[in-house]
Amino acid sequence: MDRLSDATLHDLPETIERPRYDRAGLANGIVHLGLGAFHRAHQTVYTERSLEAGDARWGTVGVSLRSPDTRDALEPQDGLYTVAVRNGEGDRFQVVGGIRQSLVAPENPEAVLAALADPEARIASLTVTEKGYCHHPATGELDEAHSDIEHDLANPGAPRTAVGFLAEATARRRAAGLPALTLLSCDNLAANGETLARVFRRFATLRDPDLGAYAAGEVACPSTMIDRIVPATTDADRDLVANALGVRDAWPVMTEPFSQWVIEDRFPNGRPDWAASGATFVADVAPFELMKLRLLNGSHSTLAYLGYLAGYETVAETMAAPGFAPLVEGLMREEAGPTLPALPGFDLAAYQAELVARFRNPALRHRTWQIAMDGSQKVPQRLLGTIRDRLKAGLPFDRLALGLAAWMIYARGRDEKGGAIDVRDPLAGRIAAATAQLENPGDILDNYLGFAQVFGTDLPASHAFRRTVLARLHDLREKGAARTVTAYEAA
Ligand code: CS2
Repeated sequence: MDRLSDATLHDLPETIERPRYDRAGLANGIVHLGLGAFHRAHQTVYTERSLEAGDARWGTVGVSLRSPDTRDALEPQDGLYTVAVRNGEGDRFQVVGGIRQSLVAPENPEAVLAALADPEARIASLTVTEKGYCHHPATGELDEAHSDIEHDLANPGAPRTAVGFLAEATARRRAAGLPALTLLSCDNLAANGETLARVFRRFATLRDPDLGAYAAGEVACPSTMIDRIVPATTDADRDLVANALGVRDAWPVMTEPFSQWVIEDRFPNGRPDWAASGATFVADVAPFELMKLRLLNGSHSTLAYLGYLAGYETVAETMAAPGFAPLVEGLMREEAGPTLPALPGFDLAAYQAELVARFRNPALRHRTWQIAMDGSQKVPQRLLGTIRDRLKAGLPFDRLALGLAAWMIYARGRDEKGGAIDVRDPLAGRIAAATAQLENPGDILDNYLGFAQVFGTDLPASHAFRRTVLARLHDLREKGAARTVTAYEAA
């Protein structure tokens, strides 16, 4: 079977959406760091509409900060790939053409810097995951002792980290008299624009206080709330897409019909007309971000750890098992929902019901193991902020504590049958060293609470916090995840 490419684009069945604009005429207005499936199923799809409408300023240069896999898949396809939108009732396929070039930073950091410093570039966007910000999750400050940050401060012309690239590009643009890039974080972090601004400015200041002052004064970092569920692509997915297209796509992305993007409108250098594709521009993104992180992502992580421990492979399977759907419904309605600031005119109950339906989507095989990754980076903004608010108000948070306790059991690296768990987390080694040999829930908890970068110093000092999490750890150790969750449904 032929490969998807510019040459085979015209042979696709008529039902397949595809780029109908002049791809060769696109300028590289967006440089995106973190060329993963999430970006390819979300922001590029929004940008595609502007390209169709004839605004050729917004081609994308995609940058992988680590591995060459995506570039190796996309290059023989002239950057084309398929977005497959799936629910239980049918699939829709769109070939996206906005990515004109893919770069692999470790192979050639200079090429990435050249793309960022190019006069055509206006926006540098990021999906580098939580750990890509090299910050302390509990405080949001740059981790100045991070080995990659130390490396990038010592080698500014050949960086490894996102902030290292952005700082060097900013210095070069400034020296060349070009306007600063707008830096657009699209990651699941509370106040993602502010977080990016904080670590970027701190890094720039450590390089050169004058660059730090310029970064603080001239570089806009709008916040965004970005939402679409995009599970990792499997070989079965590749076959499904090949069947529909009649050509092979080495790396299609699989996603759901739902998509949302709420953006703070601060783009001094212009931006694509993302509103035409359904994005919402607002003055303050924070309430939307908080809602999404606490409801969607808080539930997702809770389902992932408990579901994995109970032996379920996917979120949809977990949702179908006894007790799990009521557990996350209760978590959202009774514990997380009431901590959220009011959004006038927004139907929170309908949003929560829609989340439950999205988690149940049978066509998305979203693995619990995938969501379980990087828990030390995710748990602070998904569960701990909500728990802090509940504690302050003197209100119960048993379900949130159960999700947290499940992470603590999971990240030790042993499942309920004694089998090894492949824990992917920047703190995996240190967490295992501190907790894997312990059997007593009190000891396990004490050792976790020593990780100040996750828990801060306030939570370990709270008796109510300790007591509640300890009770859930006892439940999980005694009854296992499946029975503990069923007990909630009965309650
Ligand atoms: C998930 C998110 O993997 C995870 O941690 O919770 O990627 C989630 O699917 C997205 O935030 C949905 O927008």
